[in-house]
Amino acid sequence: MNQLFQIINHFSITGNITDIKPFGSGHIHETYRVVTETDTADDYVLQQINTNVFRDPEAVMHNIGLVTEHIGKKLKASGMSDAGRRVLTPVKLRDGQIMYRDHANKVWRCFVFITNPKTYDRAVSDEQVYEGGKAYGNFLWMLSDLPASNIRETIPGFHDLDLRLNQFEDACRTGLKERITETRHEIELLSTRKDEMRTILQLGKSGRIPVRIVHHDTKINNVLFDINGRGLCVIDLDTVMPGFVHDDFGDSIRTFTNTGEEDDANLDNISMNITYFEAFARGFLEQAGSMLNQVEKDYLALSARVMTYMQSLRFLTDYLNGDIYYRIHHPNHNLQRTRAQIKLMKCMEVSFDKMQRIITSLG
Ligand code: GN1
Ligand code: MG
Repeated sequence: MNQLFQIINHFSITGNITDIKPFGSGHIHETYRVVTETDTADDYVLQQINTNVFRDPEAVMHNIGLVTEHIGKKLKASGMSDAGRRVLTPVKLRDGQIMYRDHANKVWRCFVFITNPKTYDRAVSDEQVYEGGKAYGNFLWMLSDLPASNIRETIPGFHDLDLRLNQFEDACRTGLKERITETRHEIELLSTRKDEMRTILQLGKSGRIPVRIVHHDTKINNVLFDINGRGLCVIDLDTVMPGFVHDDFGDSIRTFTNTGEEDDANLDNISMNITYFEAFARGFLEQAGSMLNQVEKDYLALSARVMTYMQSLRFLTDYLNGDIYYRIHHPNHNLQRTRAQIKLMKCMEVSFDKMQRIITSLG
């Protein structure tokens, strides 16, 4: 704890700190909430960046600095009174940087804590899902005039399905033997879907869908809602990188429409809520629809299946490799996550025609 107090003091914060405590449900970084004494001083979020995952933290913070400034300027220009609550604000060090490297070479950053946010790990109403769709659609819209060449690739090939398939196939050869045997069924199931799931990747390679700056981690819990349930702020900007609209739309559907948890141990809890699909797509397209070409729209429904497939692959790959990437809370956690995601993917396959019709009807 003492160490955390020392770290936070390198940042230009105001207010007396009363507590620093673990915070959030991310799988990657160490995150703390820094509590200050009075209501008038801001609280903060302090994070130790996982440099095994983000090998170039300077690039991550370069992107975050650029993106938050770009969005912040636009919000202010549009006269938003609460602009500071609608975009993350990185806190500067005394020397103006937004990242601190300590003596042990650990890398830290700090954001102003947005007060009274509501976050959800599971959707609660059509209205809330619609608001989430608007928030992520608006995020893409806001970044649509920021040249993609200004943004660095913080994890090369992050959503490149061929790379994920290669990593999966390597793990199937060199991973833990007993786990490979244990997951024969899941390995087979994922392997047989490979070709269809590569469709969006191929559209990208042939230039039929444009590269855009996208978020790449559009989980339901990466949107903050205000007390009235309106979408307030998109957070977790580490993976904002050049990609495709499908990365964001698909990954959103994966968490916004799941009636169970991402890692639900009871597969009966998991299904796809098609009403939520409609609500999310409506909000998303209201904000971002005008910038998308027809091919991008035609493959939105498929992107939900592709992103759920990719997530299944990634969880299973990590399980086979002995849990070296995602933080786990029990020994079978990555297997449980894999099974939950596969169940969701199958539900999406059943609802696929309906999803397609909804997207078409939204125009
Ligand atoms: C990780 O940062 P966090 O925990 O929200 C992962 C995402 C996965 C997600 C699955 C850098 O996100 O890609 O979709 O877990 N982030 C990274 O819950 O790998
Ligand atoms: Mg993330």
